[in-house]
Parts: sequence; structure tokens; C-alpha cells
Amino acid sequence: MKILLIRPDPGNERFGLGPFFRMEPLGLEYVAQALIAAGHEPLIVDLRFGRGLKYWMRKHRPALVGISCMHALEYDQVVELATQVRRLSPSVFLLVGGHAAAVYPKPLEIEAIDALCLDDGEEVAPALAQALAAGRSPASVPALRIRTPDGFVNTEPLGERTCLDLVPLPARGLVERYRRRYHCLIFKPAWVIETSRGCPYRCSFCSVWQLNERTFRERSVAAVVDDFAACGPHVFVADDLFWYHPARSREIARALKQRGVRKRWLLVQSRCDLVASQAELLEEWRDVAQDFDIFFGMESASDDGLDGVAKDAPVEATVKAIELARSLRYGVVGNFLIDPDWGQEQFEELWSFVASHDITRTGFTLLTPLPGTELFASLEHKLAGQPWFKYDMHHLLWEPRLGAKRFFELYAETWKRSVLNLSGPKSLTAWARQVRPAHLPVVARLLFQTQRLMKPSAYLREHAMKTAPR
Ligand code: B12
Repeated sequence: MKILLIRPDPGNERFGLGPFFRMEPLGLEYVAQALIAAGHEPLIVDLRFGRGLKYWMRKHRPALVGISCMHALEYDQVVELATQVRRLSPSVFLLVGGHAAAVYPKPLEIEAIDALCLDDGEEVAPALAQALAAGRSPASVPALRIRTPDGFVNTEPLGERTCLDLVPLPARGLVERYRRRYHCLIFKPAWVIETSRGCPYRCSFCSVWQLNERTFRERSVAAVVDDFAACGPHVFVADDLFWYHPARSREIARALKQRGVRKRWLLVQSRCDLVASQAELLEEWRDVAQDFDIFFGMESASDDGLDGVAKDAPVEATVKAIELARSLRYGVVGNFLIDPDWGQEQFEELWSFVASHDITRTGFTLLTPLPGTELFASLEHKLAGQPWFKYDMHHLLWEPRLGAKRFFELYAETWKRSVLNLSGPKSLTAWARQVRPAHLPVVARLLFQTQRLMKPSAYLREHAMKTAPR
């Protein structure tokens, strides 16, 4: 069966670090590989670059179209895209998958869409393609939410969680034509690797553990090493919790070194308490890349703040992790959450923490009830009517305690502490020294675009809007 898999252009990156991360659609690459293994003919299209939908629909003539919806902030674009696909091809079967579609499918329950994928695509998509090819009803395929004359209904869930080794390597060849467009921070081209999926912790703002029911699945060491060896010099590891299983992780580091795999730059995401207690493991990994950054969800400058989001770790762990990582020459990158109910004193507490630990490579996001979290479920009635573009963690979904004007002044003031502030900790000249001359125009453009994070008026302008600015 001919299948078109689409990564939409969310076009909603006015705030935050999105523009710095033009990442490959790894989820679609795994789905595509599973479809190839089942004898189908998938094509991946990244609508952020190059030719548009019409061209690819005409060229590939798919019987099945799959659209990816990773973030809640993409719902509106996905609905629009699905409507366009339906207009171009009334008979095509239209499936939407991805994190946001799986955790909260409701906004995607429209006439144009036939089914929503509620679990791992590697297992569900080939099962659906087989059913369609054999003329069987999609109702026989597990882990779907399908459109029926009586509305959308769920099919049986998968019997057990998909084993990640079902598809050992993603179909990277299908996105090679976009490779030079993919970048991560100042590194270009960039690759994304997944070594594990899920997280056993229970942070209240995160929808990952809720979708995965606190499970943590791992790819085999051999598959991870093969994937690292096949990818280029700049790698972002998409795992939510890198280094979680120290013995396996040590084995991967050793196998990579034995194979002679060394990257120019590596970025991984992990928890502070985990890193703080794994000095030897971090030493083992350090040589795997020339520059090695760790992204920490630091979340709060106080124990109360961490308890408030069920982080299950103290601030002391944050401090220890920063010290340990720096002592081993890791770059420390992080994110803090800002509660709309804060007063000025909590902002000041955060500023003082950031200054005393010199944390400038950091982002600051608003505590947002994201679909798929219990927080969202409990507030759903209060949030009704809020447009999806505001779920980017830089828009307010209700009036803050200090009032929007004062709140955004303090929020913008907070962002001024980040390396992105060109009149702050790092000048444009300092950035230029780190970047290859050929990449300088792109990085400079991204940095100028990012200066709006430090402008209260930019946030205020969108605060009252009910539809996204075009
Ligand atoms: C990489 C990533 C990004 C990248 C974007 C990557 C890209 N390709 O565009 C960057 C860094 C830019 C990013 C940014 C943000 N992100 Co993000 N991101 C992720 C992360 C860490 C990994 C995703 C990934 O690649 N996983 C690995 C692949 C293999 O899995 P997958 O994509 O889920 O695909 C599988 C299934 O979903 C499914 N599938 C996927 N597509 C399709 C399509 C079809 C047709 C089918 C059948 C199946 C299917 O099959 C695949 C294989 O099983 C996830 C966390 C997570 N675990 O999902 C957060 C996550 C998706 N991000 C999140 C958030 C909140 C954000 C930000 C708002 C954060 C911020 N601080 O600003 C911004 C938004 C940026 C913007 N304005 O667009 C949340 C979303 C929550 C929600 N309910 O909306 C997540 C879940 C993190 C979290 N802990 O809560 N993100």
C-alpha cells in the first residue's frame, strides 16, 4: 500500500526555543520502517520545508495518509491539514498519530479524520495498513479511536506495550533529502536518536509518564550502538530520562567507544537527582562527544516549588547535579517553570538562584496544564474555549495573580537572564565566535527573532487573542 506520512508545519514558534530545534520526525521514521517491513511503500514529507501537500499527494497517490501531531499547540494546524487532505482525496484513509493525538484526541475528532492512533505507531500503523489492504474493518485493529456514524470510539487496547526492538532502526533514508535543513541550537545538520521511551516519575506537568503508564522501555544495546554509528556528528537524544538504567547505560557507552563512535556534539535530557548520584557513569559517557550538553528539568528554585509539581527531588539535587556535570566538562542547560499564581518574591527567588549558580543556558516556561495530564483533566472546564496555540508554555490560560501586565514584565525580566539576551550574559559577537561563518546568518536571525521573549508587549499583544495571529 502507498502511504504518505506527514510532519506538519506547526507555524507556532513566535515564543520559546522551537526555532532553535528543527528536528527530524523520528516518530514517523519508526512508523515508516515498520510499514516497509510489512511490505508497504511509505513516503515521509516534512511540510516545514520544500514542496507542499498538493505536490506530494499527486506524486505519491497514497491510499493511506498519516499525520503526526506531537504537541497540543499543533491541533489546529493538524485539523486544517487533515481537511486539505480530505479535499484533495475524498477516498484516502486518514490517520493521525503522535503524542498529543494519543493523550488527548478530542480536538481531532472531525469529519475529515478516519482514525486516531492511541499507542505506539510501529505496531498500530502496519496493523491498520494490513487491515485496509485486506478489506477488513479498522475496528479490528487495536489502539485506534475510529470515526463511526455514532461518533469516535476506541478499539481494543494493545495487549502489551510494544517492544522497542520490534523496529530496531528508523527509516532515516526517507528524510535524507531534508537533512541539511535539520539543526539543533547552533549545530547543523542534526540527528535525533531514541534509546528508551517513557518515564517512571510522576511530575504533574508532564504527559509522558501518563501516556506510558510510568513504564520505561529500552532498545537493545546493539540497536542503539548501530543507530549512533549510522548518525552524523550532531545528535539530540530524545529520551525523556537518559541514564535511567545505569548498568545498561554503561554498557552502551563502552560499546560505543569500542566501536570508535565519537560525536562532535551530543545533547541528552535527564533528571538532576539521577545525575547527582551517577558520577562514574557520567565519566564513562563524557568521551563519547567532544561537546556534551545535559538538559535538566530544573523546574524550581525551592523545595516547596518542586513538591508542588511532584518532582520527588530536592533543590539540593539540582545544585549537586550542576556542580558534578560542570566538574566533568558537561554543558548545563535547563528549564524552570513559572507559576501564573506567583508574586514578585518568587520571581526574585528564581533570579537569585539563577545568578548564584550561574545558570544562563536556561529557558523559562509557564506552568501550563497540558492535555494528557491530570492537571488538565481537573481544569478542563475552566480552560474551555482557550485556543490551542496558547498551549506553548509562553501564553497564559487564565489571569495571573499579579495581573497580566505586571506578570509579563517580570516574566520578560526573567528571560533577560538567559544567554539568548543579546544585551545580557552573551553578546552577538560571543555567539559569532562559536558558529561556523556559513551558519552565522541563520543563528543571527534566530537570535534576533528570540529577543521578543524579553519584551512584555509581545506577550501582552497575544494574551487577549482568541485566534492565532497569521
Ligand atoms: C523532540 C521533542 C521536541 C522537539 C521537536 C521535535 C520535532 N520533530 O519537531 C522540540 C525540542 C522543538 C520540542 C519543543 C517543544 N516541546 Co516537545 N518534545 C519532544 C520529545 C522530547 C520527544 C519526541 C520524540 O521525538 N520522541 C521519539 C519518537 C520516536 O516518538 P514520537 O514522536 O512520540 O512518535 C511515536 C508515536 O507518537 C507515534 N506517532 C508519531 N507520529 C505519528 C503519526 C502517525 C500517523 C502514527 C500512526 C503514529 C505516530 O508513533 C511513533 C513511534 O511509536 C517529547 C517527549 C515525548 N516523549 O514524546 C516532547 C513533548 C512532545 N514536547 C512537549 C512540549 C510541551 C514542548 C514545548 C511546548 C516545550 C517548551 N518548553 O517550549 C515545545 C513546543 C515547541 C513549538 N513551539 O513547536 C510535550 C507535549 C505535551 C503536550 N501534551 O502537548 C512533550 C510530550 C514533553 C513532555 N514532557 O510533556 N519538543
